[in-house]
Amino acid sequence: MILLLGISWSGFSQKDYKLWLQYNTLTNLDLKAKYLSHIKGITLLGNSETISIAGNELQSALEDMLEKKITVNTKLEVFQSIVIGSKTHLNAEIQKTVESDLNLINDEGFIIKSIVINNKSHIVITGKKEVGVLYGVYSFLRLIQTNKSIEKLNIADSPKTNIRILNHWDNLDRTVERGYAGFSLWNWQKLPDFIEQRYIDYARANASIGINGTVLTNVNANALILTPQYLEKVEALANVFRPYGIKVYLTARFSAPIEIGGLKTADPKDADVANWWKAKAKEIYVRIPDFGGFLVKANSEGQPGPQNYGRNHVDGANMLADAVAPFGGVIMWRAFVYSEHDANDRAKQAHAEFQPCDGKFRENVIVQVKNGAIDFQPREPFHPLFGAMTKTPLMMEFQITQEYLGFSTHLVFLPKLFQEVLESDTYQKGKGSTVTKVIDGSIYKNKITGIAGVANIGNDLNWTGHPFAQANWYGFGRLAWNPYLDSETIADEWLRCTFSNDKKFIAPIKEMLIQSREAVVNYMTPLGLHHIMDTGHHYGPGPWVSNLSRPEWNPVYYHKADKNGIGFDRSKSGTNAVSQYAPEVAVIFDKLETCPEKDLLWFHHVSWDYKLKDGHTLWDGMALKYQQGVNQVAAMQKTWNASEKYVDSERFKEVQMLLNIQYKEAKWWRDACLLYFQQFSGKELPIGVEKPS
Ligand code: GCW
Repeated sequence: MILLLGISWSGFSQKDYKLWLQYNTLTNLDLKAKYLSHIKGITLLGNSETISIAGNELQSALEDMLEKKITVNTKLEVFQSIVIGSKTHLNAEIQKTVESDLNLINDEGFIIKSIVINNKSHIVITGKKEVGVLYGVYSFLRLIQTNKSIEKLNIADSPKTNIRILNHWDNLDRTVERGYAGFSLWNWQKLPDFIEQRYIDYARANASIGINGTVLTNVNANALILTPQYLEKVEALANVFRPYGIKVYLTARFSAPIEIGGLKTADPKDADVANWWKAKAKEIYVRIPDFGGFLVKANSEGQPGPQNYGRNHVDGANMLADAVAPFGGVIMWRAFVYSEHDANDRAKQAHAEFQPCDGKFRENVIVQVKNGAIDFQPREPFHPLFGAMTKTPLMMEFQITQEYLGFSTHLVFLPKLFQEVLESDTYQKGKGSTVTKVIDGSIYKNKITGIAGVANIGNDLNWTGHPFAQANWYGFGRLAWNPYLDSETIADEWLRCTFSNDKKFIAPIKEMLIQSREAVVNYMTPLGLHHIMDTGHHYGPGPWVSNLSRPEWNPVYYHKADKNGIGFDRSKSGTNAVSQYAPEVAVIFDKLETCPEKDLLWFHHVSWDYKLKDGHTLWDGMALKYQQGVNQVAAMQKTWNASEKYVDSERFKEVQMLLNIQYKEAKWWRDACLLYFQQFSGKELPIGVEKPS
């Protein structure tokens, strides 16, 4: 039994805490011998904090995996050493071997290369900057963690986006909005003097996947974070994260000048307000010279913003942008807006408000757009703003925390969802204008690019509540680095680093991960249904009328089931939301016959007797999808149970119990939704669908 944080926690697995940085001892002896023949020691060039972190990580990970003492030198003395150091610290001979490779990478990129110096072979890990070396070290370790060859290495890799950032929706009282993994990691009460080991482990984990920014606070912001009392705590965290290449950002409450500044207004056109923000920015940068900037939720769900003063998003964002610009800061201005005054179709509002602002933002503003136009549903078509703003950089906002996907109870591998969105073709600049190409800046040549993920991390012993939710943090980071990666590769890597390299484990569990996303769509919201989760908390089914006043918070607003059919008509004859897409895409979504069935009820109100492509009526097809989701979870349970011998007993049991709950709840979803919708369809359940017990 281990005592941690004053809680006695029998069954707590250290492995859970170590995430994908397990560095398990290699069991394949041949492979181990091969690795050892290339790794006789480490040569550390340079003496910065980042380089010593990289050196320590490399040494201890190699010692764990290879069960051998690995010595660290500061000169190239031993053969077969792993040489690590940034470009400027390499000696002339080594520099020559990587000179041309260095032209292939950007400032955060790295080179891993097998080289020969004086007839002696080495592996050099370098980059233009030291953070690149750190990323290179993690990438090299991943080769060993995943049992890949380290012969004749010649890797040049760079991140494809500039801002790869976690958004913590953490409040100052340590509650976490939509957080299901305990309380906030940030112990504000003990900061700045008490630095928890967790902060360092958090930074390590993020650096290992290339995350380079963190917004510490909730977008539903509290102005107090900007007071000196809190800023000294933020500074302490920034100091911990800096050597790991991670910048700190904060959320800016738009009304802060009133709340903590004593001004009468927060009008962005008021000179005193603008000056207050300028002074505030300066105060922050004095403490934190590499402070990243602000993330802002304005005029959305009751948050204050420029519209309170008759101004618009551009006025608000530019005023803040001017305050941070002298210090190199950015403003990430969220496009998640909708108002009860225009409840005709919430899906249209962000595009309607933001598209006309294109080209009007300052250069250091990036508009942060959720992946879909409603809100982090199990499936949404891509947000119509992607590709629609040609002169404004847009960054992606994914939600890693599973607000609408069964919290941290359900196993859902999100990289599959992320990949689907990223690969969607916006057609905004012709065929092939994928969302990825919009956010990596390749289509419109944007100066700033980025991907944000709403974190699923809390102070739970396993960080994310569900051991498999760690894969979503990992996968987010990997995709932020390279949005072209496919989710199978990510699943494969994560499983090998986190559990085992045994093929008999990897093959079925990888399949389970890949299937898990479609399973949740099937048992929650098949065929384009959306936002039918129970009101407020969003856990479990709740397609029925809620008691909330705002129409667009009511699930019936989204499914519109009646005796004629079900679904939200966003076609030309409906709300015409389809027109916000490029014409090539709009025409496909607009027509019932061409609209992909996975998005059918998102765009159309469809009769219960409508014939789906497989010949089933809509009602039967929908019922069968709900049943299929349940069956898929049953299959996941079976797969997991068969993997017992490959997994430590703590994690095995945790996941087993969670899958049991998921199975129960998949049936709950099926029964609740089908019984509810049956009142409208008036039809029997088809053969193959279990009757509710
Ligand atoms: O998904 C919704 C959530 C809110 C959240 C909001 C947002 C931070 O239900 O809890 O508030 O989105 O993204 O701003």
